[in-house]
Amino acid sequence: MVTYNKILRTIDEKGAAFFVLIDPDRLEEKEYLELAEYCQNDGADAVLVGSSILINNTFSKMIKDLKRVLEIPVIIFPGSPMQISPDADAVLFISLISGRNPNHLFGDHVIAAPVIKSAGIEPISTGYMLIESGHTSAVEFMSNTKPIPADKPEIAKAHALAAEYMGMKLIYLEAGSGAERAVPDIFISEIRKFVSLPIMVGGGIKNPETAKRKVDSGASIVVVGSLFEKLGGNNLIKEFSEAIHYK
Ligand code: 1GP
Repeated sequence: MVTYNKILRTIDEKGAAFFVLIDPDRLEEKEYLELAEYCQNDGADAVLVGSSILINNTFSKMIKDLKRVLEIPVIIFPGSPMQISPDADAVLFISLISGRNPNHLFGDHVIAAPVIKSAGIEPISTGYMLIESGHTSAVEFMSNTKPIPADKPEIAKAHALAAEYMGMKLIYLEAGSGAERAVPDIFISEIRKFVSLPIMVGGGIKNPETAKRKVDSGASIVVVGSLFEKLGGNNLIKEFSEAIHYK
């Protein structure tokens, strides 16, 4: 629980945490090392690494490289049980609770659990919900599940409470990488009133103002990925950190 406790401490001390997602397929070594340097120096609290699908064989090398230059945790955000590396600090042990695909509820987990144990990395049980965001996301397509409709926060609330009762440690509200519309604020505020777990929000967050609105609505962790792939980390990481860390 070292990394999970570190996350809880960050949320406690800074109000909310800021995670940067790096997709192994989308950045060259020079680019991800440069982005990592901004993450380390400009206030990101952790780096997530993962993708719905891997085209190139760069995952393990990227984790190793990132661990070499980062003091903040490197956490795997796996798109499949193949995305495990002993060099990471932790892995989000994800159940895709908004869907009814048994493999993503309790199937891939059985395959991944022994691999995670022998890799010696920390699993963080995460209730992951896909929220409808304007177009078919890679997660929706790859997982063969339907997202929760964007006008039905009460459905998400019930899912979040069930995840808490099942002993999960985090709720992740996902609009999908590069989403047209981020997760609506009402989803976050309604779930915040209903469960005590940290709420992580990502997908389609394209500016610090939006990130701040998610935090004001009750998000404990904000995840941003594709924006930095396009624009780099220069200035932007700092602006997001300042918007998200309100304490
Ligand atoms: C995707 O929530 C993450 O899984 C981040 O999304 O790439 O749109 O920032 P973006």
